[in-house]
Amino acid sequence: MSDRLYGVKMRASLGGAHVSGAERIVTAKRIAPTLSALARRALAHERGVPDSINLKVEAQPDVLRIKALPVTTTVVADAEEGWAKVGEILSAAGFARTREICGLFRETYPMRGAMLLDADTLERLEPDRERGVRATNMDSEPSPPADRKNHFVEALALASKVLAAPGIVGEVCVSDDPTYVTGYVATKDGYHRITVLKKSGDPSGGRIFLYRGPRDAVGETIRFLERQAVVVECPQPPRTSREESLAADLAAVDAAGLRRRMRVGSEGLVSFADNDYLGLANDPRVREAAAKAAMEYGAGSGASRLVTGTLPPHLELERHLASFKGADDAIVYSTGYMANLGAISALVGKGDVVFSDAFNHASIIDGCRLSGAEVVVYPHLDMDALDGMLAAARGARRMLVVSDGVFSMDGDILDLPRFLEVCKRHDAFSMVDEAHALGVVGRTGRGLSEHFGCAHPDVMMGTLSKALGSSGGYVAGSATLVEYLRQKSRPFIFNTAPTPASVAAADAALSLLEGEPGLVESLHANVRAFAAATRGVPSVRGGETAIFPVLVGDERRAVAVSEALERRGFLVPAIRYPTVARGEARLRVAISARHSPDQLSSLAECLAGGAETADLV
Ligand code: WAQ
Ligand code: MG
Repeated sequence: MSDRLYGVKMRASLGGAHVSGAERIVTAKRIAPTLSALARRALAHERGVPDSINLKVEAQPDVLRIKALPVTTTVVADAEEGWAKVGEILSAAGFARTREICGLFRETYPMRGAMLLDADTLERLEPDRERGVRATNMDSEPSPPADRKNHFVEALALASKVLAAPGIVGEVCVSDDPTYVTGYVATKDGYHRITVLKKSGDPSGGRIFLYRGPRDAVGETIRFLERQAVVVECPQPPRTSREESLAADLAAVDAAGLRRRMRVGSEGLVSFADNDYLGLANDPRVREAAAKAAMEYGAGSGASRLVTGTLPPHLELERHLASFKGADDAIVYSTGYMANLGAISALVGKGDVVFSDAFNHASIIDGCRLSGAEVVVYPHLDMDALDGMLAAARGARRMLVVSDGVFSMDGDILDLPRFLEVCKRHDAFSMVDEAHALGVVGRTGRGLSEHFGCAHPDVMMGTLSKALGSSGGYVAGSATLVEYLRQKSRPFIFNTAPTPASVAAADAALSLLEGEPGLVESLHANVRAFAAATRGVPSVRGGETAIFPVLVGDERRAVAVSEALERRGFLVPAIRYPTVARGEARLRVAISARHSPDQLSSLAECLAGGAETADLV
């Protein structure tokens, strides 16, 4: 009695359309927990919450036990390579018409079951072509948790049963889950996983069962597939190897054209890629200051700022930044990313509301998320929308509005006077990230307030890593604000103080920025020259700041254009999702004070030429 086995099945649908299905073969005492897990699974499917869930339990008096097919995995870069691999595996297994078999695959997309194909004549043998043939009544042992889909183990159990059916000699399968891009080919000798068989996001999937045998035996094959209960013994614990699951995710990144590669420096190319807008990262005086501080104070600061990590260079830089920005005080963080995380998460929390421009940098987005405050994203630079959203949020404990001053991937500028006016009207804190504005915007590079001749935002955030050529971030503002951040900002408190070298380098760069107005002037002149040279190229935008986006759209095309420019000696990176939205891939040209007129005009020429030949843009 206790050995008796039951088939437990779940099928969920919404408005008559299939949502999800799953099954297990269990002992009597596992029936209740399995039903409950399958119900949870039905309710959690991304295709939607079903309006009908069919749960069925049925005794299975005759359960066949078989061994799982051995598993191999082939890592491929994209679906094209994946399908070539399918062909190879089928050929190696003795199938002649592999191309045609693969070609028929798309006909299975609308089917709930599989196409049953004569492997040699390619005749379709399934009695119901709309539905196909379904393999059911199987499970694996051990069996994965039933409350969510384990693609691999469930597919391995299915394939092992299918290949055990009389006359079945092969199977090809791709999931119809849009994000699951790994598929497989099964033959008598094994289950061959192929890491990519479609593009991520593609909702089409299907199955082909390959049959070889007499026509009059097809009925028996279908009976086996649909009726015979089978438990598939998996030799190892049925778990995707951890590395394999990472490799599959990476392959999906590749398949979407989103894999990035790290280069080492600019590799001898003329760089339009970095944010060293004034060329100070390599200025001998800045390097000298870094070296001197390292010799005097050590390579590392040894502790966090509130313990013993605060050294004279930290205090000097903070005083210097405050006076440069016209603020009472400033606080320095190890990176710009941390400055945003630290300031936003300290200023707002549960019960507060933070308003964030839709195009804000990832560090602002992450700061908003970390804060625990309600996050309201307003349309890019839309001050009227912001105004309305602030009005709607009246009554919140504290409100913070945060915007990039110069948007890093579009190069456009926040209308600071309007921004401040709107924030003030609703008594919200105003915060502006001037990472790409410091040293760039304003006659002497002091940023947006100088550019517009207006007041400062409450929270002036910026970085030491762009025009200042070092690394780190800061927030400048009132004495109260800065002291508050010193006490409350976790990325400040629980982080080793920035190195003496990076702090001293930023300080030296700031002195150069103040002492040599010609630096900012030559950057401005270069920006004007490049804007003029690209005026006729419609894909090139910008002109207000050092950042010129070249809009391309398609991710792969953006990479191709970038590669074409590289062959001409220019380093202009392709910017893709997740840095910008999908389908809004672009090149990002960053102008520096150190670019020569020649370099600027030849890049402009390349972009202009490419627009016509389609070789580039
Ligand atoms: N019998 C026959 N065909 C089926 C069945 C079934 N029980 N279930 C699904 N199909 C067909 C149907 O056309 C689907 O559109 C298609 O197969 C894909 O089904 O090693 O999840 O359930 O990591 O989306 C492969 C795992 C996972 C690869 C396959 O298929 C790996 C998967 P899905
Ligand atoms: Mg299908």
